[in-house]
Amino acid sequence: MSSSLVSLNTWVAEVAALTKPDRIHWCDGSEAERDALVARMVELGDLLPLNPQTHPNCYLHRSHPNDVARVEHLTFVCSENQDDAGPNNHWMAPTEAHAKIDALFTGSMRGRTLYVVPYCMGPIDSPFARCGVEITDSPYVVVNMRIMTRMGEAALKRIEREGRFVRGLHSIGELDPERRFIMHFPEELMIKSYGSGYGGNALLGKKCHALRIASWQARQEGWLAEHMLIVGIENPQGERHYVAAAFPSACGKTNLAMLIPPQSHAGWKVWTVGDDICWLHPGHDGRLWAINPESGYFGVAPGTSRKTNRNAVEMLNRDAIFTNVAVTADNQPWWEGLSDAVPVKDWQGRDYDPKNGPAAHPNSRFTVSMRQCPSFAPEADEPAGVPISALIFGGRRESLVPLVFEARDWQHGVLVGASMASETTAAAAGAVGVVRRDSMAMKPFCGYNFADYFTHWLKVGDKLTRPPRIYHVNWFRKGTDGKFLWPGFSDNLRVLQWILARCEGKVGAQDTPIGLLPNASDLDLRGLDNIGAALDSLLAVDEDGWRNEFGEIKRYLESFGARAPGKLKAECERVEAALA
Ligand code: OXD
Ligand code: MN
Repeated sequence: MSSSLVSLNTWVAEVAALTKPDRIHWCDGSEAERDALVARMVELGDLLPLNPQTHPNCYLHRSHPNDVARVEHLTFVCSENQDDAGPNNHWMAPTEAHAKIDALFTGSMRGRTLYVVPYCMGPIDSPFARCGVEITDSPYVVVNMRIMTRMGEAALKRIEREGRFVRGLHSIGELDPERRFIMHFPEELMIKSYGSGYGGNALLGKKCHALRIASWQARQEGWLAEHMLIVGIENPQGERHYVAAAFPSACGKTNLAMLIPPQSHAGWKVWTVGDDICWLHPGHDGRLWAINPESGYFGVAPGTSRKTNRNAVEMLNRDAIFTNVAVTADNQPWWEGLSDAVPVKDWQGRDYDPKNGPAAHPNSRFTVSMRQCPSFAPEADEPAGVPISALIFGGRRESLVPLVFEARDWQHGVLVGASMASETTAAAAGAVGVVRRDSMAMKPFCGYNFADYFTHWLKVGDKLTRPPRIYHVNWFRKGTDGKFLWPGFSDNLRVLQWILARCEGKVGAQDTPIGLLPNASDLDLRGLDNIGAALDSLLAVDEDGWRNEFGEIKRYLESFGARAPGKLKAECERVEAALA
């Protein structure tokens, strides 16, 4: 046996001694294993089969009502040195954190099966992929991990070969919010998560490994682990460009990743490489190359419809797991916005009564293999990844921020990403609709001090001789009547089209203090009626408003103290001076 398997076996034995499971099951990732787990969960009522005619092999899981989202206040980065975690993270000293959470794990798997889940984040033969092993007592986690990662035999073989892997220990515990922690130990490449079965807290390959731990590793190794979708955009001449885009949770990444061009754009096609996480590596050719470490989508259901995301609706009609959605009388999954059908049971399994709030939980989710998406890009399996032409940052901002602007250069682009702000959503527990700074959409996910992260972004830029251009977009601007000014969804292609035309040097731009904005005549608005008046607001730069915004951005950067890169502060002063 290789030394890495010895160390894996030793760890499994140590965890078993602590958690006292009745059985240990090593997952091979096979269909037979999945079918057996599903059958057992159906027997126990943890999965409910949905209508086999309309949704073959689809199941509904109803979570505990107090366990429906990520819990940022209970999520910790436990680096040796508190400053390494930074003001952007909750921190606990590693010894204290281990002691606290191990006390919860003590005996927590009695009467349960301990599953050992080897997985690989990224194409199994990619040099950029990284492996992990999750130990969990939740079969729901196992079947979701099988969709979201390359899980089983092949991953175990790679672990045996490579030796290094991220260790993730998870137990649903009692699903008691008072006994719930999501702890990260970056120096030990370790995650411990207790008391929640919710995706972002429990599918440890996703946020915990592929973002928090991976961002730490990426800094040491010279790459970037980002909260970004990846798409290939093909023009009518058949040329394909790839872009990666960062938006905070529940701000439309999945919809943008699966965009269907508007009728006016015959011949255009969008290919989905990833919808949530992107690992970016400087290539030998001076470009930035991206892989999607995941192999499935854990998407927000409400609002998904044939109109907003037809590809998603089509990929969800078989082999999918739905969590906390409602059901119709004929047992089909249902959520607000999907159709005119009337739900009969809400997400908690109660007879639907509008007095109880929405039928589907606002953060109800689907889990589905990326291969089922009609716009799936086979390049998602490409070991080298795809070359990135543009990076896009986007927030949910009802005022001030224009539809799109381009950063002057990489340094300015890093400032644009660092100063991103967005209204909070139901993807995390807590208030919804409050504007907060969410640098690079990584506030909940960066496994180290944001000041060091900004410095690292600047250093990565220094390695690129052909860097992607950097943009900021805002699909969420509202008029005085409270209605959205931009139609969004399919029509966002028009903005991507301008971005690509800029990357190819085909169109000019208006130079403004905040960056380069489109000349209205360069936006392809064919087929968009009555957009004229809205466009004036969408492309306006309110200099007074931006002066205020930059006051806040400066205070935000100052909150990171001396560790914040001087270059970023200088860049901020440059923009402020232009606005003065
Ligand atoms: C997600 C999130 O689940 O960002 O992707 O919360
Ligand atoms: Mn996300």
